[in-house]
Amino acid sequence: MNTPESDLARRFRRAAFVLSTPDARTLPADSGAEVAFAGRSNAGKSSAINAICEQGGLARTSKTPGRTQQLVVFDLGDGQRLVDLPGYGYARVPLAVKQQWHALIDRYVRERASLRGIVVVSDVRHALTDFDRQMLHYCQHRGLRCLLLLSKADKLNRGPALAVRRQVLAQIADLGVPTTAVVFSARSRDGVDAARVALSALLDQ
Ligand SMILES: Nc1nc2c(ncn2[C@@H]2O[C@H](COP(=O)(O)OP(=O)(O)OP(=O)(O)O)[C@@H](O)[C@H]2O)c(=O)[nH]1
Ligand SMILES: [Mg+2]
Repeated sequence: MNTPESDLARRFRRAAFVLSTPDARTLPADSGAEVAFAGRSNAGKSSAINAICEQGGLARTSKTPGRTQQLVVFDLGDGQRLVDLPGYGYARVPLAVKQQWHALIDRYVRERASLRGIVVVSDVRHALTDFDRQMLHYCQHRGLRCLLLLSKADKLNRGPALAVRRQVLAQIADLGVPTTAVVFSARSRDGVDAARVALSALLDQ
């Protein structure tokens, strides 16, 4: 069944901030359906959420890596939520803080029963990082689907970006994780509609 594009946009436009927490135990009740955005620090996770939801200030973004330091939850209504995760791999935070973030992400993706899929945001010029692969392994272990957003596509021509998409899909084929890969730019809005379609499929499964 095809959802008209306007309905799709409306669905994400109504996203509203719920809470930001450093502790997975204080998240909203673990029911309904949730999709989490993961990716290297500065990859463009928060910008992707804002572009998809057409709300500039919904998720906080920053030029400085390490902006998102907690689990940030957005409500879409109908028991569905998006979660912005802290970025991994940012060198300039103390090791103890890094370990704390990793433990937070690890616990969340292992234990969150309502998690339906993971959006891995990876800069199209640097895809995939070891951390991105780690997230795909989590998907594999839990039988979750993945939406791979190859971000900042405005920094690359269309041909090379599509070549990266093909290469990455070939690289991860052996994992057997059902993955949709979208060439994406929060700046040019390239791939926003495709991302909405894929996200809806994750939330509604
Ligand atoms: N050119 C370009 N820059 C982008 C795009 N998306 C994000 N950026 C920039 O990349 C930087 C990081 O964006 P964020 O969305 O804050 O990244 P993040 O992954 O949430 O980062 P952390 O919260 O630190 O993990 C900001 O300076 C954004 O303006 C894009 O599509 N194109
Ligand atoms: Mg962020």
